[in-house]
Amino acid sequence: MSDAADRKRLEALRAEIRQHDFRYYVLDRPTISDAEYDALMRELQELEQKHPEWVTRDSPTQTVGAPPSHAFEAVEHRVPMLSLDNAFDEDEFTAFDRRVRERLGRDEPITYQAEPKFDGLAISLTYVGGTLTRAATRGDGRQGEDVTDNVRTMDSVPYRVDLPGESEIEVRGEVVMTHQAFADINRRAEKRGEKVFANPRNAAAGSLRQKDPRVTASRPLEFFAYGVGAVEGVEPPDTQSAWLDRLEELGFTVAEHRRRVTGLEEALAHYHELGEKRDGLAFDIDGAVFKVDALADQKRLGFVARAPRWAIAYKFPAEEKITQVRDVEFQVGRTGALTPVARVEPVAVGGVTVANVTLHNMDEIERKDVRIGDWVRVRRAGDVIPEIIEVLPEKRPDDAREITLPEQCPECGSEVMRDEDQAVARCTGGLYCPAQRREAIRHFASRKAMDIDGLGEKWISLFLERDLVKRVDDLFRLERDDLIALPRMAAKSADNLLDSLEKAKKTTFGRFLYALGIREVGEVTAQSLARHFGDLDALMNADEETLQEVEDVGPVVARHVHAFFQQPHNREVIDGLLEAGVHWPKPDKPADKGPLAGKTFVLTGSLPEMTRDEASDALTALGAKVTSSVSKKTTALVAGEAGGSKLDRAEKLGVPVLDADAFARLLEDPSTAPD
Ligand code: I6G
Repeated sequence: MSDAADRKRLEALRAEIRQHDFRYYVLDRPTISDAEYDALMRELQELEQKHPEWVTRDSPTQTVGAPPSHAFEAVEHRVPMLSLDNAFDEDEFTAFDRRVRERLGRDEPITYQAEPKFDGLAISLTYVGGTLTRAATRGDGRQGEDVTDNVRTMDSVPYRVDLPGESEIEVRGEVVMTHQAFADINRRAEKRGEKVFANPRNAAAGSLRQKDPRVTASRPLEFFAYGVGAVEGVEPPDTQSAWLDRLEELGFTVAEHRRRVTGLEEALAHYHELGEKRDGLAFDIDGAVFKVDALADQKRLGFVARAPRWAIAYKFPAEEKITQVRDVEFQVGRTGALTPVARVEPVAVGGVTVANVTLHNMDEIERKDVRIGDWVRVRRAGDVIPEIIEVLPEKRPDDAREITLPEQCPECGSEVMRDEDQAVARCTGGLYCPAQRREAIRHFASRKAMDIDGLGEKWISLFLERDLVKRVDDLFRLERDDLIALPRMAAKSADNLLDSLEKAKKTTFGRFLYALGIREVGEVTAQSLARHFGDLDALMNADEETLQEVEDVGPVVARHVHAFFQQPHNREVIDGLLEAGVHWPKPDKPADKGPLAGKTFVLTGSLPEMTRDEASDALTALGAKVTSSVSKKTTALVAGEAGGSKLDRAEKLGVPVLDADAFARLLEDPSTAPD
C-alpha cells in the first residue's frame, strides 16, 4: 500500500476501534466479538510498526479504556454548511424556477429532486476510509460542535460504510425524533416532575447535546441523509437523486417521500401532495426542498450569500386548527402585568399540542371579540407562540361569555389598575404578590442575570410556598437541611444548587443591576448604567437628571431607576444581597475611564477559554463597550476560530480581528488594543 493509503487505513482503524471501545466501556453494548476486536487492533499495531512516526499518544494502541471525549469542542466545517432560501407561496416558488431557467439559459423544464424538509437539526458526519470519525452540528454554518460520542449511539447512523480505504466523505442530513418518541419522553419527564420539551425538534436537539452519551443512547433519534459536503476519493454521480440512491445503498436512511419532478407543474403538484401527507407522517416536516438535480447545473448556478442558487425550501403555510375556548385566566408577570391566556381544547398544531394561547391584553380581546365558549382558529408556525387568528362568529354558542378584566389580582387579591391610555392592566400588590415575587426571583436567577444554574420555576415556587424564600436575598441564606427536607430534592441536587448559588455570588455590576429587575432596565441599559457609574452608591444616589446623562437612558427609564432606588424595601434587598456575599470586581475609578474606555468591541464565534457573556463582562469591566454589530466605528472584532457574517463584514470594513490568543493578550495588557 502507498503511504497515503496506509495513512487512511490507519485513521479508519483508529476510528473504528474507538467506536468499539466506546460501545464497550461507555455504553456497555459491544457489537463485535473479542476476536474481531483483536484483529482490528493487530492490524493497527502492524501499521504503526511500519510507520512509527505516526504513533500518537491518543492512538488506541497507547491508551486503555474509554476513548477521550471531545464533546462539544468547536469543529470547523471543511465545506460550509449553508442554509437554504425559502419560498412561502406559489409566486415565490415560480420565481425561483424562472431564475434557475434564466441563469441556465434553458427554455425546457428543469428536473428537480424533491425531498421533505424535516424539522430537525442538521449534522455532518465525516467518514474516513468508510469509518465514522466525526459528527458535528451545523452551528453557524462554518463552525459547529463535536457531537461524535452522542451520534455514535444512534442506530440509524452507520459507523462503517463500504467506501474505498483512501476516501473521505462528509454526509449531511437531519436528526429528528418521531412524534411518538417525543410524547413518550415528555410523559416520562412529566412523571418525574422534570421539564418537558416544547416540540420534537427541541427534544432531538436536547438529546444530542447531552453530556452523558448514555442519555442520548436512551433517546430514539433518527438520521435522514440529504446530501454530501467535502468528498475525496469517491467518484461522484451526476445527479442529486443518484447521490441519495448511493447514500441509501451505503446504509443511510434517506427520506421516503422523495421524488424527481420535472417542470413547475409537477413540482407544485408534489408540494401539495406532500402537504396533504404531512399530518400522517411520523416526523415533523415544514416544507419541501427542491434541488436542481443535475450536479453540473448546480455548479453553474453556484451560490449567493449563504445559500445555493440551485435549491429552495418551499415552506408549508403555518398550520391552523379550529378549537374552542374553554376559559380565560389572567397570568401575573414580574412587573404585575396581567396577561389574559385562553385555555383551549387541546389541539395539535404545527408539531405541538396547544392548550394555552395568549390573548396579550384586553385591547386584543376587544379587537378580536373573543368570548369564553367561542370557536376560534389558532395558528402556530415554527417556534412562534400560538395565536388566535379569528373567532368563528357563526359557531358562537348562545351561552358564550364575555371576558372581563378582574378587579382583583387572581394571585394576591390586590387591586388591578389600568391606565386609561394603556392596554396593560397591572396588579398593584408589588412584591406582596406571590406571582410577582416568583417571576422576580426567576428573572434574578436567569442566565443573563445572576445565572444560578439549576434554580428553575419548580424550585422557586416550592421555596415560596414553604416560606423558605420571600425575597431574592433569601436565596443565599438557604440551608442544606431545609433543602434536603423538600420533596424530590436529593442530597446531590441540594449540594449542586448550593454550589451554583455560591458561584453566582461572584458577578458583575451590570448583571447585578439587570437581575434587580428594575422596570425598563434590560441587559443593555444595565450595562450602560454599570459602565457610567462604576459604583452602586453613586447610582443609587443619582437624581433623574444625572441618570439621563447615561447612554440609552431617557426620562422614562430615569424615572423608573430613580423610583426603584428610593424604595426602602429595594434598598433592604440590596443590603441583604451584599451582606450575603454578592460581589463584583470594582473598578478603581469609574469604568468609563478604564483602560479600554472609548473602545467598542464586537464578539463572534466561540472562544476556547470563556463564554461570550464572560468575554463581554471582561471587556466591560475594562471600560470598553460591547455591541452586537460591526461598523466602521468598531475598534476590533473578537472572533473565535470562525466568525460567520460578522467576520466577513469586519474584513470588508477593515476592522481589526482579534483571535482567541490576541484577545487573551488584550485582557492581560489592554494597551495592546487596536486604536
Ligand atoms: O437544511 C436543509 C434541509 C434539507 C438543507 C438541505 C436539505 O435537503 C433536503 N439541503 C441543503 C443543500 C442545505 N440545507 C444547505
